[in-house]
Amino acid sequence: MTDTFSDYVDCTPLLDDRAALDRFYDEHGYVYLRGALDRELVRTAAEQMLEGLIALGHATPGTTLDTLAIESFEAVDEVAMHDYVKYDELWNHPTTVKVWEKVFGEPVFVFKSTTIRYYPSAAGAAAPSFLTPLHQDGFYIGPNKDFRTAWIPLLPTTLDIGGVALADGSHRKGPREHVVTEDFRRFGHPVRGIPAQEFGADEQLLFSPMEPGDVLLFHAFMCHKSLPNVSVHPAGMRMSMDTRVQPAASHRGFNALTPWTESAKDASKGIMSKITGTPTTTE
Ligand SMILES: O=C(O)CCC(=O)C(=O)O
Repeated sequence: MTDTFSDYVDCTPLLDDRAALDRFYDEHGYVYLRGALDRELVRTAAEQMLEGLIALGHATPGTTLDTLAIESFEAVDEVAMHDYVKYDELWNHPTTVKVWEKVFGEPVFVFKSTTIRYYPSAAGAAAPSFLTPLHQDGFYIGPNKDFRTAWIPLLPTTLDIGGVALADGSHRKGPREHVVTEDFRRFGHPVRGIPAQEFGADEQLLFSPMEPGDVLLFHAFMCHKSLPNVSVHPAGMRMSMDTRVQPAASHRGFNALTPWTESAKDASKGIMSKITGTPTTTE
């Protein structure tokens, strides 16, 4: 079955109306803000990602963000790439923090763990297994579930370039069962997702093209999944990053405090315990 999508609703006009913003979030489980982040800061992160891909030999010197195309996401040393992209400077920049605090209505803490994504077109091929199946971040990340995922494009996204699709209001049903799927793998392990039969036919998927400076923030129980990059003529790169943001006063779990490059090392801790099915010693 082919997915059909409705647009994300731009919540920027609600930013100064606390009650309306909270009402929208409670009902829909997300907040989409157009042009809320400093575009120069986002551009800098995109340039850093490009610099990393060049330095690690996946693009030739002189390549620009307009001409960038890499052979394969999986061939790139993901840990090494984290040295290049200074995402904490973007996430914790005063102008960005102002946006988080407007959305949350209180001081926030930004997770130390960020996922960076640089996906070339895989048009005509099976959807790559490193993409995410339909899932809730709250299944993978805890122990407290009051964080919100923050997802930003570093280059413009379209339905062909791919990105993240959200199931409108799906957070309201709370945590859902996740089962192992062989189609999606991370760190060599099959990852768990929400089985298709558990997802109601009436649950509407949302996706809109996004521009650098836009941000999506969504609930820990929002059902969401990757959309693959199937762009052709021109084939473009999907470059994006996602982290999690939570109230500053809340408990800080393992994934909140542990940089991505560290968190993959121990299968009994945090998100890796969920991926590998290892009993958790630290969440
Ligand atoms: O960017 C993507 O492809 C998926 C994002 C995602 O699943 C997440 O942020 O949890």
